[in-house]
Amino acid sequence: MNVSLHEPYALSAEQIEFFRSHGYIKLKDVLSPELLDTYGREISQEVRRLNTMHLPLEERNTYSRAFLQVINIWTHSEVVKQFVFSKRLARIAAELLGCDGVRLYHDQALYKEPSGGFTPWHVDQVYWPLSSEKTVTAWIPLQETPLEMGALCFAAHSHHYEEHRNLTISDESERIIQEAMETGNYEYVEEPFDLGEVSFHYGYTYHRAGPNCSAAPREVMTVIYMDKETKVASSHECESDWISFCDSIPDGELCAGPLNPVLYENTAS
Ligand SMILES: O=C(O)CCC(=O)C(=O)O
Repeated sequence: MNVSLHEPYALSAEQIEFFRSHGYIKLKDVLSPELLDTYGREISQEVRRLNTMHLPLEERNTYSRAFLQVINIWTHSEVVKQFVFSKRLARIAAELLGCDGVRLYHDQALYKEPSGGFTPWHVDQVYWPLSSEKTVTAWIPLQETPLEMGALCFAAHSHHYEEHRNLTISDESERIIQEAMETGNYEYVEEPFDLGEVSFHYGYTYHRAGPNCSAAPREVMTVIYMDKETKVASSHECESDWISFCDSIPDGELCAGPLNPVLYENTAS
């Protein structure tokens, strides 16, 4: 497969319907091994350079044992910017969400170190001061990712329910959502990722990942997209994200600051 970062990926109507009903989708052959190798090297270099977590794993809390987290790498590296600005990825996001275009919310690398811990059940959007539920995270593993490395798992259909949306990522969110999994109408989806496979999940889909039981780091890049018409909302409840990613734009105004460029727009519509 020899694809570029910008050529369209052929999404079927069934795949779009699957995403909207299940709250997530895993798509094979989105990126080629060559692209992942080239851009993965630069992303990893930037993660090493920008990472600020240097405590040994045993001295960290559950959140920081789960992964090294480096955000908005595109603002530090022109090469990573090319990757994050991939029209292929952004167009998939827009088509899944059913909107005319998407903006960047932010990117983040999530590197689960060897012996790194599990990622607790959570939803992403609890942190986001945004007016719309048309948000989606692309989870892009930079290597083949078997379950024992900490592949991302989903609670299918969970975006249809409002319970537990207020839980931030913690031991408590893991416990409460795990209990809900055992009694609720969710389907646990736990599958490995092939090289080149990318998943997309809504901001309100419950997801988690197991620990990294392998000897190699689980290297993942993510890109978070929102409908380009999304406005800022409830900023006082999400102040940290509001300041860091929304340029402190007031509630009710378009979330269109310098960190939120339009990454794909359907010019035909
Ligand atoms: O990579 C992980 O372990 C968690 C990923 C996640 O929570 C996300 O991408 O929203």
